[in-house]
Amino acid sequence: MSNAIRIHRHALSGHSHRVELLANLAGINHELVDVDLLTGEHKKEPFLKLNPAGKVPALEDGETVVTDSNAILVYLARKYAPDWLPNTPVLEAEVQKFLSLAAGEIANGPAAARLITVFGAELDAERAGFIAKSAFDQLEQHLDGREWLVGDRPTIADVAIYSYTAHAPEGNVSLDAYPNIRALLGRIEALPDFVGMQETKVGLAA
Ligand SMILES: N[C@@H](CCC(=O)N[C@@H](CS)C(=O)NCC(=O)O)C(=O)O
Repeated sequence: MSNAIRIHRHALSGHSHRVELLANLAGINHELVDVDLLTGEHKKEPFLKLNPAGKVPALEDGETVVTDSNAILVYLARKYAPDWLPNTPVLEAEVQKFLSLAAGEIANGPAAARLITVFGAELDAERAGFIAKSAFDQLEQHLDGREWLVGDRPTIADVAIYSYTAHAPEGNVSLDAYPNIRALLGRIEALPDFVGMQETKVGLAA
């Protein structure tokens, strides 16, 4: 494992999971390093040297450190898995649009809703539900007649939206009204070497 990249993560973090998911799907040799968010390991040295923002995930690839889940997806795709990030201007721009959706409405919608139910975060559940609906309405409409978010194969766009979308019901955000989204999640889950994120029971802080 000496050439393995190191993914510093927490098992219940969807931002971490998307990195772990790409590494698995693309067959990138990697090692998972658990960071204990409950004891505040992410707010202390030595983790703060890796990511001064004090958040997981963080990636170590030899001397190179990359932080922010979407930045890590781009780095890994460019370096090890070029098929996962198209490089024509239009398709790459499309991918970027979904990375923004993942960092915007998906983080503030379904991910925030799950922070409330699973971790007891003091956030506005109504606002999170409203934003989740906006994100999922956009995805559902975009997926009409499409198998994947961008182009004709899975890309880091699908990976970036997967974790918090699949786990939205843990935040009491239902996917019942979104058959296209559920079909996309199923296609991702059917890919070779797919790895899921640990389920949580609502109301039980992990
Ligand atoms: N924009 C960052 C967000 C990462 C993030 O919010 N990580 C959460 C876990 S899912 C975290 O470390 N939270 C701890 C904290 O903010 O104190 C990314 O995409 O990596």
